[in-house]
Amino acid sequence: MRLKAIIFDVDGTLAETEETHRVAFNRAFAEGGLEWHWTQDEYRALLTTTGGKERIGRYLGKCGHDPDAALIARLHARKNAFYAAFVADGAILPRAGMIRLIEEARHENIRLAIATTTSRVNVSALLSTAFPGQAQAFSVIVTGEDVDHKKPHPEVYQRALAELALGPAACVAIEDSRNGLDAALGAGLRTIITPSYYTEGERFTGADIVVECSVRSENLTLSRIIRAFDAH
Ligand code: XBP
Ligand code: MG
Repeated sequence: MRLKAIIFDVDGTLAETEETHRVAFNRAFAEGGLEWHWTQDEYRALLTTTGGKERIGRYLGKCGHDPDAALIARLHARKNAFYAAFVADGAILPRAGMIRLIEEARHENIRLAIATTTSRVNVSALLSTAFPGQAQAFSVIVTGEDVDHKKPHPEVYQRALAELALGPAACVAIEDSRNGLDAALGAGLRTIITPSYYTEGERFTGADIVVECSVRSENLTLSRIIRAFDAH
């Protein structure tokens, strides 16, 4: 079978977004008069919980507070507003090789989709500023707001496959994290891992390729992806 579609994760895969999310979370906490500050080490640990709201909820629990849904929703909305402003200011660039990979796939008529945990507003902000020439190429975009269960549950990938009207055997997923890998594998997808700043060091057993180093995402060529696809 020929490869028909590539399904991309966003955070950590298309771009190194998590550091900008972290700074935006801290801005929202400060603006709300809260003395919370997530260091990089703390954020790395919290990232095993996917979804910004869920992450704040986990932190509240860790600090011995009740999960206050209204407070979580307010902080999360402000975090996303700060994040969008940073992205609009050009804070985030595509990861090396991603634009080339998207262009190679378009040239070969391979369809492009997104399966992400992040909010739709964050995807739109990133695509319009960091991928302006490629944004329209993603015919299917499924976000954390479209599913009942976030990664590592496979629902986001299952929905992307349903919207593509393709089975998993015709597609590959590109991910940067263990949670993302589990979600893609759970949907029956061959999966390529390009570890990111916050996920390097995670164990990626089950992946079809692990691109060795976060700065080497430029090694993720379409021909390499097709080789892994054909070898499976
Ligand atoms: C990414 C996430 C997201 C972002 C923030 O996971 O977990 O929560 O950190 O986005 P993945 P929101 O890359 O596996 O999709 O705050 O909008 O949830
Ligand atoms: Mg990711």
